[in-house]
Amino acid sequence: MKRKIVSALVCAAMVATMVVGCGSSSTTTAPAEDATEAPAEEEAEAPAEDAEEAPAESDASNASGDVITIGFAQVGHESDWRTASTKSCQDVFSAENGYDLQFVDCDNDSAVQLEAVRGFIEQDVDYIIIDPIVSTGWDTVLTECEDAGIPVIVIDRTIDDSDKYAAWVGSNFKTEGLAAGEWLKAYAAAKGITEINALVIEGSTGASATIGRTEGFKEIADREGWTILDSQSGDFTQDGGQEVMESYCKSYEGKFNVVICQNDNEAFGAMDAMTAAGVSYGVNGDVILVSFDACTAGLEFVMSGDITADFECNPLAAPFVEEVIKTLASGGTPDKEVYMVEHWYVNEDVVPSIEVNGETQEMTVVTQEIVDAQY
Ligand code: GZL
Repeated sequence: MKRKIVSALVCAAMVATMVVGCGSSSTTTAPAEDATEAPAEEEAEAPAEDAEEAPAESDASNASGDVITIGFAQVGHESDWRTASTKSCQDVFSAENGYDLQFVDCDNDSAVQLEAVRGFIEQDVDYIIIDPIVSTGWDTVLTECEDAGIPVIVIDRTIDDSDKYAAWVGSNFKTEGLAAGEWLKAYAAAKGITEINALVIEGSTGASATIGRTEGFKEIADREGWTILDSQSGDFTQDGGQEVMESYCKSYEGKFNVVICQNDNEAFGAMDAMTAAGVSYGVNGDVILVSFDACTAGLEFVMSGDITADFECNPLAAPFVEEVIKTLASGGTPDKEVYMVEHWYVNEDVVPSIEVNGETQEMTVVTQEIVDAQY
């Protein structure tokens, strides 16, 4: 199986180039009212070694000159990361670029997401993009897409009970969790911290991002003999992070020195809760605060020292999805997996690099320039 690894920075530059003058003829469907819990699921495999060049800048229309209709079933609107992911697709698959984007915000509801995909089949769109809220329960509807002759491209989270899709473009979430653990080991040693008592605020239950980050960090925690006092879902939202952290501050008062938030919005909520409870955090605080995503606001808190380290998850997949579509349109076979390159951000240069999956990875000290260039 061929794999490709693409750079987040090049991707961001490409999206910035493509944004100028883009409108969109997309149709947006209002999200459903309530979200439902999702069943558990597996994690994606480790990425390949070699990184490949990012695609050439998108030319303004497809070869045939006809409008390409794309149905996009998005997870929801729960985080800054999600907003950036949606914008990446809306900027690339715009009317000016020769597309008609049918966008559905599934509001973290798996039933709504399956219904949206079936709606795209009804509409007989040319391509379907799915960011799967959960990674199981997909084979039936993907078979229906296959029977209808509509190629499916999966982005971000993984589908694990079917391979009836043309390609997946996303991140290795377990690697992100491993990186957080390896960095924490090195950081604690450098700071003379000999005992780790961690609280974890997980993402949405059943999401591959949650499963992978949890698995990766726990692998290091088990290896190092750390204590994970508790691990509850904050559903990738700021309110969720605050609610869980408020409860943690009561239940584990004075017993924890690390908080792992599985995305930035949860970290923002956790910060509010710890401040209200009189718990100090960050580079100069009693609690090491670790986050994932590294959105602009998250990196601003890394630069201020409130978040000690932030492990990036790159949301700007659309230019690489367009590359898959062009390959399919020209009768080619796209790479089955396209991995986005991630960067690990810190406030201070205490740990210059870490080793993850046998590979040395640099830690990046956040500067204003990096913040300004982020998504
Ligand atoms: C990760 C993505 C996660 C982000 C969250 O790829 O699925 O969902 O980490 C988002 O911010 O809600």
